[in-house]
Amino acid sequence: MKTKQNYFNFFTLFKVIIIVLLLVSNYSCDKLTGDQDDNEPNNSFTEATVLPLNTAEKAYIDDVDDNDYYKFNSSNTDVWNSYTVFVTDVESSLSAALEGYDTKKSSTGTIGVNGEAGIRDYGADVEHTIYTKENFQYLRFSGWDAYINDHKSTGSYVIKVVENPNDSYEPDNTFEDSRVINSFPSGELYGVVLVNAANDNDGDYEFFKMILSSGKKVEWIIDPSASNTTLIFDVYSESLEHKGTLSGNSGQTLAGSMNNPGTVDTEFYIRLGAFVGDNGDYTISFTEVLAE
Ligand SMILES: [Ca+2]
Ligand SMILES: [Ca+2]
Ligand SMILES: [Ca+2]
Ligand SMILES: [Ca+2]
Repeated sequence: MKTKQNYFNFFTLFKVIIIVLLLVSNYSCDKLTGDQDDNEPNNSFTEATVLPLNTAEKAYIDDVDDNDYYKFNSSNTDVWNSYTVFVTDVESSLSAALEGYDTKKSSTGTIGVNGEAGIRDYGADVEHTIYTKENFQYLRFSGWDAYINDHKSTGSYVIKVVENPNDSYEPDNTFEDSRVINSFPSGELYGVVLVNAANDNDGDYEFFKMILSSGKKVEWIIDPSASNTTLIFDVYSESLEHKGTLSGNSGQTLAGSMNNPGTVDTEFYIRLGAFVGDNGDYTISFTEVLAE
């Protein structure tokens, strides 16, 4: 009887151990999955996780079918804004692919697939710059196969959206919103053309409005910071009559002047544009001399 009881107890204990082991192993798997990506579920536009600007988030492509949708908000919709999405710390098992979408869910570009040589490699970081006037943008991140196929790899990554600020004189994209220059010499004024502004497109034009006193001439010099940025300016009279255009070469400093030998004070405008290279930073300065 005693022997039988011990026999029974041994098997009961054995079963309990097996059940506990199963529970622990199940629990571990669930816990791991749950802890891996705090942004889940984020598998569609409607589930997109809001990414705060300038904040790194660790996330995971948990299985090959995983899509990680994000959304980030823009601070000022009257002005061109630029945002760079950095994907770093990409695990060596993951081929990172990032796609941007505007508010209408139209693609703004896919990076990491069919893109620049090298960046679609496993474990390679990815970055994508988005230019927008809209109040938010979407992102979709997934694991590719370092070739052309989506949903083929898994692993961890870190994602961060950094705002590249426009200058503090925005909005200055129309005659009405011109930056007014009414004292000379102006000193060296700073600005940035954030988005290519040329051929009358919707880019980040910079408008200036100057007082042109009778018997005076106003001269200006505009200098791009980057050696591969090309500046272009147009001059308009007070009545918005086009008076001339000057476009430079890469990195070239431009100069111009407006003369008023008459007896009536007037005004004129400059519309500055650029083909932006490494950056669209520029300085502009105005001086006043006697009219010719
Ligand atoms: Ca995920
Ligand atoms: Ca997801
Ligand atoms: Ca600007
Ligand atoms: Ca502007």
